[in-house]
Amino acid sequence: MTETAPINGTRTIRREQWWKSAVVYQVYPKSFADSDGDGIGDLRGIIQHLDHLERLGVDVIWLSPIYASPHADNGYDISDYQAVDPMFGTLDDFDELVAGLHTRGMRLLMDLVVNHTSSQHPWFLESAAAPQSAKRDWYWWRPPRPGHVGGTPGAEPTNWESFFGGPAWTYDPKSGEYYLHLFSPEQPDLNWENPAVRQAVYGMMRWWLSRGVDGFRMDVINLISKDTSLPDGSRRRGSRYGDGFPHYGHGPRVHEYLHEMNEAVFGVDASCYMTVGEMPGVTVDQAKLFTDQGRRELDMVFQFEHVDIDHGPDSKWDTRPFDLIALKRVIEKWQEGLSETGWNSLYWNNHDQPRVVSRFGDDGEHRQKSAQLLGTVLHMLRGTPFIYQGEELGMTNAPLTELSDLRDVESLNYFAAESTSRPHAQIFGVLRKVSRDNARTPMQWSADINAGFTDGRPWMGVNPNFLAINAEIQYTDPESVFEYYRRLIAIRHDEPIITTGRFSPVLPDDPRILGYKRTTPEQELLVLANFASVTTDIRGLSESASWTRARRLIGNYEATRRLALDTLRPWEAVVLLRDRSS
Ligand code: ISL
Repeated sequence: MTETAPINGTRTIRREQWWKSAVVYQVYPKSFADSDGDGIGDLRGIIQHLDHLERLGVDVIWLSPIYASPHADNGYDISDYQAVDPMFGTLDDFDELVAGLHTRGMRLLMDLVVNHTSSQHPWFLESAAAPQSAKRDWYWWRPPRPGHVGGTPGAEPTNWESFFGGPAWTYDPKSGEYYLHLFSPEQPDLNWENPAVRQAVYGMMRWWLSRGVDGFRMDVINLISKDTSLPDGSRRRGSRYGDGFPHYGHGPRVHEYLHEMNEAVFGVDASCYMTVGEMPGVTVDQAKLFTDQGRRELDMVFQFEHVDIDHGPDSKWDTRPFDLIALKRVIEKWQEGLSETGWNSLYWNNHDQPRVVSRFGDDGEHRQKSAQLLGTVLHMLRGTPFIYQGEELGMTNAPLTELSDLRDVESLNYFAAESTSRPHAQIFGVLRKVSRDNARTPMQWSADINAGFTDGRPWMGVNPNFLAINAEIQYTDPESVFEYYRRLIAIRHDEPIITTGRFSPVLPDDPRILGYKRTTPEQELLVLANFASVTTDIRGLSESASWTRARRLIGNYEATRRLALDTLRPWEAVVLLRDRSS
């Protein structure tokens, strides 16, 4: 164990791999709490709500970007990595937040967005100034496709599509070259091949560590190494674009870069910090390599398979009904895949995903029970759970109905692309299911005006259900989603089997029940969850008799009846623990 004293004066005890029994809470600053009435959440708003986080019992806060940014993608387009955006406050506010968290025994993860910068970052401005500029090679500049005139359709250097729709290249008439942006044109990709880029990033990370931060969540970090020959992707059916992912996802040098970063930034203290890499498209085998502690790359990754189960083959907008069996297969695959080597992250929600209770639960009659069930299923798994702000209240998707309800660049682009060919009602039907704006409505603190989020005019509409769903009423309600999440977190802290136990599925082919066991040499934990609005028979669970003397750790219905595992009520979840000798 080492003790470090960050410059803001607080002391943090750093234990090795403390993150294995920790619970993380993601704050999306713009929508968390506004302290100054400008309608936008800020750092002082977070400081004012630290009691909420302490009451919930979480160990770590992941702060979505608070850096200086033009906000083309809500802060995921950074123009100065070492400055706080005035919209959110000052560096002094930041230091106070770190100190406030550390005093309460919580830690802080910064969002590290270094696949790309903002197009307003001085590095890019210098890079774009002239082909001879010293920073030209810090980004990906390429001439038009041979035989094509720059700026005309099809002249892009590759046929890749950006994640937000449209080509991944933008033409710069001044130099006659294109630059690469896997996301919006305001987010040019950094060229990690250039060692000076990497050293600049590592130096910036060390600077944040010296301010007391405890680790990083790394945005799309599996996209930083590209195949430098930049090949076309194989063409998608009915599209002018090809699938570039095989050429920029999980590229040839990604492991080298992450190992280099680990050594350069964390040095010998690496195991005392926490790192999580966001990795769309990552496979179990790749994740094993990234999170093998012996390789010194990352502690865990965010994989996407469980949140992609309701997407069509080519696009998230082509939605599919929820399929519990598919979800179970993905959970089994990742739990089993990383059981010996590596470590899982566990999440239902973040600022990019629709609200889970609306997605895999029932946000109508059974909102409370289904939100609690989903919490149970996730928090008893092996891995580090992440809670996204409002999930602990069972917040739901937003009633998006018109253009003025949208804020997110991806949703706005989708609307613009579809609005001439399809009825708006149909487009909003899709957006209400999958838009990232569903997650970004302001946090619902109370039944006061604007849900207690701001005294001003909120930057995006508050979900009108805040009168019924808010933190204040949930604190004092023993049946609330908040109170249930608080207990789930406490149970993880109290029962080491939740961190260490081996996972095995139970009733794997049952279309309504998601069940699993966690096992250590001494104990066994059983989790059963009924994903249905009707009572479900579970007598197929062959060993149920042997659980009758088990201890009930938690459940979302009152434990009035004798412990007979014969049925589960609508959206019922229960967790039992027993000694293996009994
Ligand atoms: O949100 C998505 C699709 O709906 C994802 O593809 C998302 O773009 C991808 O997971 C990468 O996300 C991260 O990087 C983006 C940013 O917009 C997201 O908010 C961030 O989480 C670019 O920085």
